[in-house]
Amino acid sequence: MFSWLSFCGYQPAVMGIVNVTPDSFSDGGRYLDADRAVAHARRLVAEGAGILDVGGESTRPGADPVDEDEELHRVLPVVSRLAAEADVPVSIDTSKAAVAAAALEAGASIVNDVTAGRADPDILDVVARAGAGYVVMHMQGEPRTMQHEPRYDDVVAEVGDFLVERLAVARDAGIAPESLCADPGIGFGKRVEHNLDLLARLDELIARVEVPVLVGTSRKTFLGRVVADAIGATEPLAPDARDDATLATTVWALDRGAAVVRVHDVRPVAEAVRMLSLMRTLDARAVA
Ligand code: PMM
Repeated sequence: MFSWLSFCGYQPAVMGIVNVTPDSFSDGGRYLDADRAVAHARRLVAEGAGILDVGGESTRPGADPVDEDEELHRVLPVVSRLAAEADVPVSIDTSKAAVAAAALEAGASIVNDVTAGRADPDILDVVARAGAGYVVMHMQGEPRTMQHEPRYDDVVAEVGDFLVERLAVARDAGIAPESLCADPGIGFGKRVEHNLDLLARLDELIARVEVPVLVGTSRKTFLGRVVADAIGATEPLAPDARDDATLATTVWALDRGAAVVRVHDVRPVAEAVRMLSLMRTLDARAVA
C-alpha cells in the first residue's frame, strides 16, 4: 500500500511534471513522443525529482477533453517504461478510472486526480483496490470554463471544506488514510487574488485537511501577471519566464509546510528543498 509518509515524511518531495500532451500551457507538444518524454523524465530524476507525474490530458484553462483511447495511447508507454526503470514512484495525472486502472497495472503507484473523483467516481474504487496513493485536488468548475468568473466568499475556507469532504468520500471508498494527499488546486477556477490568498494562508489549510498537502504553482498564469505588474509590463510573462516566481512561491509553500511540490523545472527546487531541510535541522538544534 502506498504511504505518503515514506516519500515526504522526512523531507518534502519534488514531483517532476512529465506532460505527454500537445497542448499543455507551458510545455505542450515538447514531450509528446514517448522516447522524448522518457528522456525528459530521466533528466528530472537526475535533477532530484522524488516522484514523476505523467499526464496525457491538458488541464489548462479552455482545454478540450481528450478521449480515453487517445489518453491511454499517450501515457501508457511512458508510464510502463518509467515504472520499470526509474527508482521513484510514478504518478498518473488523470481523472478517468480506465486510464488510472491501466496506468496502475503498468506500474504507476499514485493517481493524481484534478477532479477529486467527481468526473468519474469509479476512479476511487480503482485506487482503493490497487492500494495506490491518491491526490485529491480542488477545482471550481471544469478546465473548459473554470476561469470564467470564479467566485468565493472565503477561498481558504471553501477550498478547505471541499477537500475535507472529498477526502472523506475517498476514505469511505476504501482508500487508506495514509495514501491520501490534498491539493488546493492553484490556478484551477481561481483569480490571481484567490491563488495568492491560498498561498498566504496555506498553513491554515494544511492544519485543516490533516493529510500531506501538494502545491503546484509551476509556471501558472497568476505568476506571469503578478511579475508583469511588478515590472510595469503590459502582457503577462510567458510560461518559460515564470520559473523564478515559481521558485519563490514553491519555497514559500514548503516553508508553510507543503509536503509535495509539483514543478516543471526540478533542479532549483530540489536544491531549495535540501537547503531548507538543512536550515530546519540547524534551527531545531538552536531551539533545543
Ligand atoms: N496543475 C496542472 C496539472 N495537474 N495536478 C495537481 N495535483 N496540482 C496541480 O496544481 C496541477 C495538476 C496544470 O499544470 P501543467 O499543465 O503544467 O501540468
